[in-house]
Amino acid sequence: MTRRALVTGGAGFIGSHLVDALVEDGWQVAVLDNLSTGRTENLAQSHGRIEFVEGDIRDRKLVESVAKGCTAVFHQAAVVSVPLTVQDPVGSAEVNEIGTLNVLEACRRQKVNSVVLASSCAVYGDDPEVPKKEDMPARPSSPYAVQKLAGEYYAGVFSSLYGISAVCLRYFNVYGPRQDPSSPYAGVISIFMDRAVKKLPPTIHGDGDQYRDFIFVKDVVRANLLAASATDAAGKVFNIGTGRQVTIKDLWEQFSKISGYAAAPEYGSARDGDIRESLADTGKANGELGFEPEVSFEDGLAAAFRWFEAMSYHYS
Ligand code: UD2
Repeated sequence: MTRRALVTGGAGFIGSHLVDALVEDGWQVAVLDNLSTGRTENLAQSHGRIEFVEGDIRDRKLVESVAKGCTAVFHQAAVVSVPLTVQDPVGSAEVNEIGTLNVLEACRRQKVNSVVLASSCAVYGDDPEVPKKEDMPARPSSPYAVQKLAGEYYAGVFSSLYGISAVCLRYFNVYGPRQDPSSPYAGVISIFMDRAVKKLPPTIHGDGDQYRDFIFVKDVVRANLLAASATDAAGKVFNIGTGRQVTIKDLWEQFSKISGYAAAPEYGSARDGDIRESLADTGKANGELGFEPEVSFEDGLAAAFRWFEAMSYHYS
């Protein structure tokens, strides 16, 4: 039987890797992306093998028409920049909240049984307790976090009211090939790669002892596939991280070995509102989804850097 998937935001960083994995696995794949931050280049590997629809998740009718006949929907489209949601809380809510609701509603109406939604560790906010567990109270501290939390609540309600399986994955710090380094809101790994290629020292904000749980994009893709086929995950949320911490100082040190550029970092003042420590408790995803990250940080960093180098030659 043909399995059909819709990936919203499928031309984006995470979405495009998901598309590639689904195509590889024999799925028929439709992508809905408005190309606001996504790029068609990200879909090069699956070119000619997918249906690409340029459009917006705010367009309810369109979302319903592309969801028709799907076995599963993977909802990755979003305004992913926290600062952008701070600047424009209403405009971003139209995408992140109403857009998410449109996706869930399309699944309800078209009887798509399985939906996986991208959420974020941002919902934990500035609670200093680590590791983060799914049953800790959410403490959203940005419109972005509120919007992601709203999506989780809707997913729970749709699962219990309408009998669909909507599963939310709280991504920790995702990195890997295709993460857009040119965005002013790029993550620290992209920024460090950019500095290394330009042979410029990076700036570490604060003392560099703050840490994150970095997860390679292909592991995040595997978590999505497991969530879509899970039989007892409807309405639940899961942390998707590695359970391992890397300080920003160590990140630069490890990365220096990979890039061969070992300049001492410059230290600047801590970033306003920066979260000190972020680390996932991975027990729930492991126990209930059978999810275990497979890519070591060293291998993931090397893969990200290989891509970055090739891309920077290509564009320079
Ligand atoms: C991540 C997400 C963000 C949101 C948030 C929720 C990314 C890119 N961002 O923000 O969307 O979900 O988690 O908690 O995944 N740093 C430096 N030098 C630099 C850049 C960053 O020292 O040039 C530090 C920064 O101060 C921070 C750490 O690196 O302590 C990670 O920064 P980030 O922007 O990559 O990610 P984060 O966790 O703040």
